[in-house]
Amino acid sequence: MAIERTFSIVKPDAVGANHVGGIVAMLEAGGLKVVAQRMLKLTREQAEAFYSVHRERPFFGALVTFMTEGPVVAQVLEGENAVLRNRELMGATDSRKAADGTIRQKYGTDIERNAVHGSDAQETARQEISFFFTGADLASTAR
Ligand code: FUP
Repeated sequence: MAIERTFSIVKPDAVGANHVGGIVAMLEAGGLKVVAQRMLKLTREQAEAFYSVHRERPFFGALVTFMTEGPVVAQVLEGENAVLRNRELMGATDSRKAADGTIRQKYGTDIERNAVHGSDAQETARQEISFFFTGADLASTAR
C-alpha cells in the first residue's frame, strides 16, 4: 500500500467548539499521522483563493465568511492511502448525512459548518499543502 500525504483543515466551527483534540484523535485512531500543523486565521483573500474552484457557486460568499470567522488548524497528514483514508474518516460533505462514526457526523452541523476539509485527490493535496506550508515546514518530516 502506498504511503501518501494529504491536506486537512480543522474549520472555524470545530476550533471554536474546542474539538481540535477530538478530531486529531479520530485521525490518529484512523491510521493517519500529523506531520505538520499550524493554526491561523484565514484572510478573506486566502479563503477565496483556497476555494476558488467554487467561485461561481451560490454558496461561495457564505463559505468564505464562515472560513474566516475564526482560526483554523491546517494540517499535513500521512499514512497508507491518506487521501482516501481521510475522506472516509471525514464522512459526507453534509454533516446531517455523514455516516455514524465519521468526523463530520460527530463534530459538524450541516453542509457548510462541517468541521473539516480534506483534499479530494493526490494532485489537489500537493497544491493545498503548498498553499499553507513551505518546504522548511516540511523538511524535518521528509521521507
Ligand atoms: P468536500 O470535498 O466534501 O469538502 O465538499 P465540496 O468540495 O463539494 O465543498 C467544499 C465546501 O463547500 C464544503 F466543505 C462546504 C461548502 N459547501 C457549502 O457550503 N454548500 C454546498 O451546497 C456545498 C458545499
